Amino acid sequence: MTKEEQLFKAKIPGPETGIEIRRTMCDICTPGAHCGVNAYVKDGRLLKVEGTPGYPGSNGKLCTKGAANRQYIYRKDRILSPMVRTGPKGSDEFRQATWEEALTLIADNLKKIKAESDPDSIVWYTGYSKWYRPWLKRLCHSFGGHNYMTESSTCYKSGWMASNLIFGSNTRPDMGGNPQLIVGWGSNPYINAYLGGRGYAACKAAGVKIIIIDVRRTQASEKLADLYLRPRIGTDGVLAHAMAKVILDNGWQDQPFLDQYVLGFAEYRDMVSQYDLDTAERITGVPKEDIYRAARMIAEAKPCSVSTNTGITHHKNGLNTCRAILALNVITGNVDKPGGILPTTDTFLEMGAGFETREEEFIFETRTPERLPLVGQKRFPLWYDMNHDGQAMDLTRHILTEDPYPIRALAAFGMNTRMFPQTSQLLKALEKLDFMFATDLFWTDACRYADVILPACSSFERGEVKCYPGGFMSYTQQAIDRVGDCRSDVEIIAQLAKRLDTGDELLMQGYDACIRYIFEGNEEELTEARRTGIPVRSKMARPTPPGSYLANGANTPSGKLELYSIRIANLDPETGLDPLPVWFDGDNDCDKEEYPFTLMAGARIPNAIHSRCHNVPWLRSLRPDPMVDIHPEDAKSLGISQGDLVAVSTTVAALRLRANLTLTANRGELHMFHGYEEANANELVPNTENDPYSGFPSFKQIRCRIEKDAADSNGAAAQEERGGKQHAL
Ligand SMILES: Nc1nc2c(c(=O)[nH]1)N[C@H]1C(S)=C(S)[C@@H](COP(=O)(O)OP(=O)(O)OC[C@H]3O[C@@H](n4cnc5c(=O)[nH]c(N)nc54)[C@H](O)[C@@H]3O)O[C@H]1N2
Ligand SMILES: Nc1nc2c(c(=O)[nH]1)N[C@H]1C(S)=C(S)[C@@H](COP(=O)(O)OP(=O)(O)OC[C@H]3O[C@@H](n4cnc5c(=O)[nH]c(N)nc54)[C@H](O)[C@@H]3O)O[C@H]1N2
Ligand SMILES: [Mo]
Repeated sequence: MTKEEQLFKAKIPGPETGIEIRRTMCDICTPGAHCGVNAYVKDGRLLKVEGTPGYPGSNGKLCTKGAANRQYIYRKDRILSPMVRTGPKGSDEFRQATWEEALTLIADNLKKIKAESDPDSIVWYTGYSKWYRPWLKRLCHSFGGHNYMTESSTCYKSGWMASNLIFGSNTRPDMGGNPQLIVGWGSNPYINAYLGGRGYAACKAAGVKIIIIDVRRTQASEKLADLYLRPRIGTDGVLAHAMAKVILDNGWQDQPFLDQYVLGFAEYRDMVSQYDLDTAERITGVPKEDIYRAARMIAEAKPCSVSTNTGITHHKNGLNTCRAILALNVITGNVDKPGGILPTTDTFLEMGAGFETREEEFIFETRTPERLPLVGQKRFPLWYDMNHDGQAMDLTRHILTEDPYPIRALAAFGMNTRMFPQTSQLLKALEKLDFMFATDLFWTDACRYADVILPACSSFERGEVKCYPGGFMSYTQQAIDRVGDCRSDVEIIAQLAKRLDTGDELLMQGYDACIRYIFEGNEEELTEARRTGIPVRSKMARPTPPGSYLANGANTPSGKLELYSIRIANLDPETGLDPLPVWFDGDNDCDKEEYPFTLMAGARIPNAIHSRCHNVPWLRSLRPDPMVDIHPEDAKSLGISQGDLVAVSTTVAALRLRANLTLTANRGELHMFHGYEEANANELVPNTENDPYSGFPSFKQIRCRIEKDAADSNGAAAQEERGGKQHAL
């Protein structure tokens, strides 16, 4: 037994028990984590899970969601076989079908629509799951299409775009590089990425100073922050610019760095000069002494990183806010240096592991030239310019208006319509399609609009390759019997490649052949990782020491770090997009007196990830009721008590749910968690309030009003009866 194998060895139950421990991974949440799991299996059924000791990153730990994998996998609403719709769209009327019948129906319909219209009248969409994306995108290309789009139309990509505009690369804070200060801007790692939380906590224990900037008081603001700033929702661009002005006015910038590596400093300096401390305090609500203090800390700490995440991008001004925040690293010279902000390169599935693969080649080698504009291309030109994918946030509008051409069919892999703004409008759009099929583990709202549904499997029921920082790659194998007659998405894609007459021999061969193509040069590692269930280090992995990126010139149009974006300057001026990270008010266009509150819909809770966990009993028990968080003083002035039924209304919809009185909410602001079936926060989000740079919806800045529901009496007692209680954080 090798040293690694010993490290991973768990206490194995005796053979008399019939229980085996098999290695797999949890893919419920973000691929950045994907924790190693020891699955206790008997007769093909999962009995319990434990974290795998020694696994890269997670090292034996699981979060609340990961620990509930057994309940997740055996959810009562798993789809057990292919289904064909027999009743009206949106209904539960389906009949069982064989795989043969279901796949034939799909292939016949897609081929017919392609022949009658255009391959791009078919949209290929995938939700949060990342593991099969290269395969799905290649299938779209091999079938002659380009209208491929993903949930990244609301996640990650806006931050990625902001980072690429400035640095020419994605970036990450170098927490292991002895920083003196870390600024977590809109960051609550304890809940959003618990492994990241441990990184922060380790830094804090080592004496690193931490600034947290969040509109809500969070676990991070309470446990980590040496300085906590709480701006009003959507005003962070002003805060960042004001900090920049303090730094520049005092001459604290790294001028030699700016002179050597940076483009657009003079224009940027001009722009931030309008944000003096008084103006910034008035707009953001942050006391000017705190803004000054934060700016000084950022300037004095060497090295320091200022980083942000997806929460900040869920605003109409999100992408520019992200750029404004990241620019602070540039003016202080904390780029490509240990402890600062480091450029990263993706290895596979948007994860950097320190080696290169043929993923891009695999995805694009069957792509033909585009003929039609993709979904969202005209409305969100920068998105298109940087991604060359459809922007799914324009799908509803496109289908309903047929502008600039009709969309006739939808291939929906893991589509959760409840994650789209104004969900019911999207459902109306789905009703209009000539054909739709869905693959999912569970019965979802989207499934009910599909003509054919295919049952997919969880990470425990299939194998998968995954890369981790440090050059590691893991290759799991199926660990438990499949539930019902489900299949893996890549098996489905390979079958479709054949039936759609794509002629794509590689895709038809299935997962392992494609993986060996993508990971050329890593054959031995793949075999070893698959045999042991233990991540193996690629011999192709090379450290990229800080400093090596800028030495070769940044991967931007100018080869410099761009505070003024040449890429944006080169777009048609009619787009109205500014090459500088200008701040503009992201507030909704409506009567402010009628809608005096701002709703932030969708910060994260430990017991849920989007739609996936609300039906998992252990997890649901942690926060059984959908609730709206409100500051106690605001509640008092409206006569609202804990647990009262209230109505929250926006310009597009109203929801009835319970009030949770908490100091986590700022005055004038409300918070709701998303994903609940009985109170879908996204019905409240207008489908028109999008960031013109990224196309992202304004999930986190929605004008609204809140009233006590007159029909409700004794709300707190009613809530208590169902086990719901007040939630502090
Ligand atoms: N109001 C509000 N809305 C938001 C957000 C917010 O903050 N606030 N956040 C946005 C963000 S950042 C994101 S990432 C999105 C997430 O939005 P989604 O991607 O829509 O979220 P999930 O609930 O993870 O839905 C994915 C679907 O995939 C299914 N699934 C899981 N595994 C597999 C698999 O292996 N194969 C297949 N075929 N299906 C699978 C799940 O059952 C589920 O139905 O939501 C966005 N929407
Ligand atoms: N438990 C759990 N973990 C998750 C997820 C989940 O659903 N559940 N989702 C995963 C996904 S898909 C993603 S994209 C990430 C998202 O994780 P993050 O990128 O961290 O995004 P959010 O949690 O949406 O927002 C982060 C913080 O930003 C704050 N915030 C919101 N608006 C503003 C603002 O205008 N200004 C400032 N300063 N702060 C603001 C929120 O209060 C929140 O605490 O989390 C991942 N992790
Ligand atoms: Mo996300």
